[in-house]
This record gives sequence, structure tokens and C-alpha cells, in this order.
Amino acid sequence: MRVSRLSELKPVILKIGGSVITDKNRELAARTQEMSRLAEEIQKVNAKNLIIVHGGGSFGHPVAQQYAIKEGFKEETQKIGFAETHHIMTVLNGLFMDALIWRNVPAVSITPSSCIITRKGRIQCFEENPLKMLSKMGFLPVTYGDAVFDSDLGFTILSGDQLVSYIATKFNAERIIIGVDVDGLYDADPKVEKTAKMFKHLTLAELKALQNKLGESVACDVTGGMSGKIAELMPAIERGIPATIVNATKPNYIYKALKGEKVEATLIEKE
Ligand code: IP8
Repeated sequence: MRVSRLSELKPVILKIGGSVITDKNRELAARTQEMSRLAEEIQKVNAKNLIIVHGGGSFGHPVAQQYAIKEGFKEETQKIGFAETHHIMTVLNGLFMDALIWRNVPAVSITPSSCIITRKGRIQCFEENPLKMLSKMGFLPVTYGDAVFDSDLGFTILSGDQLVSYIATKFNAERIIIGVDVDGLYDADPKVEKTAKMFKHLTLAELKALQNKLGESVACDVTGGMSGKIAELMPAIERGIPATIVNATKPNYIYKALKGEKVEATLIEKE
């Protein structure tokens, strides 16, 4: 293959939160209309350097919690829970892939449980060549939080947020966009506290000072809600990769964020 046909652009990493593509208050409740709208926005942007990661929402989290998959392999009865968690994530991923491919987006799914091993919950090895090839050839790689094998724990849960930060750092991303179901990052949970104040801009130092104030998710979330998200993002921001937290449930917000247009959001930068 001629090298000139391969993209060398720095990637943009887009996370679509599980709270956007599923209803986290009802088990196995996919929001297929949201997936279609997002697929349309992504198709309209036509970015050649995009990598998508999505979360588990009410597909991955309840079953992972029921079988304590994140805590590792302790008893035989968890095996069916691991299989179920992984399977249900492939189902959610399939719905999103359907939405993208139906709009002629050449999206290809990368299954974490088949190419990643963690150690004590952190990514230890990642067979990254398929992702590299997909990106270089102009496909849209799509990956997701998953149940994965762990060299210490036997198995665990790998969050989409850890994947975002890892991929962004490894592939020297241009920027990260985190699509959630609120308008940005607040000083308290805006779903609980009506007076919560949203930040438009934060430096890494400001984010660190804020971190322990950020709450856990109110809905079922085995990977730590907003505070888990922020903790995972920090190493990428430390490397100088800016992150935008934006409401992906509002029409055209993801489109505008991907285009680099002005949109209500929280921008986090190193300085
Ligand atoms: O929703 C976790 O990914 P996240 C996925 O990005 C599972 O934290 C399987 C619970």
C-alpha cells in the first residue's frame, strides 16, 4: 500500500458516555435514537483522525456489579458474569456500530477483551497494531469499556475512560472530547444540587484541587462516575492534551466540539 494513502494526522479521541447512549436508571435500556443522532453528527463532521470510545451505561455496569467482576476472579460462579458482561457490551457496541455503518461511516469495532490485558486494573499490554492500521487507512476505530483479563486479578473491568487516556497518550492525540449527559464539569453533582456551578475553563492545578469534591455517580457505575473520569483524564492532560467535557445529549454539541466550533462546555488544559 502506498504510504501517501495513510493518514498521519494526530487523532482526536471522542468518548461517548454510557449515560448518553443508554438510560442508566433502567437495565438494558439502549437509547437508539440518540445513537442515530450522534452517528449523523459524526458522519457530518467526516473527520479522518477520529477514534471513538464508548461507555457501558445500563448494559455493562449492572451485570458487572452483580458478579463483582471489577474485584477479580474469586469463585467459579463469576465466570458466567464475566461472559455476560462482555457479551452485553458487544450487544451495546453492535447497536452503535449499526447506527454508524448505516450512515456510511466506515466504523470498525475493536474488542478490548481480545487485545488488552490489565495488571491490577491498569492496562499492561495492548495489541495496538489493528487500531493503528484502522486509523492510518482512514477507518473509524470504535472501542469501549469492557470486561478484560488481568494478569494479577484473573479478570476485571476496564473503563472507557482509562482507554481514552491510554490511547490519547500512546497516540499523541490532538485533543480529547468527553460526551456526557450534563453541560460540563461542575463543583457538585448538578443532578443532585441545583446550585452547582459549571466551570468553563480549568487548568490541571485547578482540576487537582477540585478532584476530591467531585462525587460518585448516582446511578449504577462500577468505574467511579465523574470523579473516576477525571482521575483517568489527568495523565493525558499532564502530557499537554486538552480535554473538553460537553453535553452529548444536546443536538449538534458533539458536531460542534468535533469541528472545533464554539459550544457550551468545560475545557481542561495543562496550563
Ligand atoms: O462506562 C465500563 O466502561 P465505562 C464498561 O466507560 C463495563 O466506565 C463493562 C462496565
